[in-house]
Amino acid sequence: MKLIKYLLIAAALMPTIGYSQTPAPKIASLATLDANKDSKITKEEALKAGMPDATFKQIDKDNNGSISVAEFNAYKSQNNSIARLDSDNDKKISRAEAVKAGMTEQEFRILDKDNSGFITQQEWDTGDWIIW
Ligand SMILES: [Ca+2]
Ligand SMILES: [Ca+2]
Ligand SMILES: [Ca+2]
Repeated sequence: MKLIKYLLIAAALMPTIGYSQTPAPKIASLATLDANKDSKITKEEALKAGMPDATFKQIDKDNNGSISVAEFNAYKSQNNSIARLDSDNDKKISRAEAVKAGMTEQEFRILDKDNSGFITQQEWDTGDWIIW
């Protein structure tokens, strides 16, 4: 019984520890990242949008110094869970949670298709946003 209690306490503490070590998630849309609309994201465009160098390198799989739409989509499909943005764990992104991660009010309204005041995972998947 004591061991179980200890494990429960450890499990309860873990999210707090994880949160303090993980930087706050940031999000950006393809439209924002590709400022000059040439269907590639250069390093300069990425840095301007606030993307860290390490994230850029991770997405730029062929290491040619720019992120293609295919590379963007590959990263998106592997990192599409809204869980990191969902700080109150209600399985949806509130306006406050979205804005905190870098979304504007107007962008929020576009993704919130049913106008519920929340972005669900399904709605998130329809957009061209990535999380890092
Ligand atoms: Ca561009
Ligand atoms: Ca590339
Ligand atoms: Ca939430």
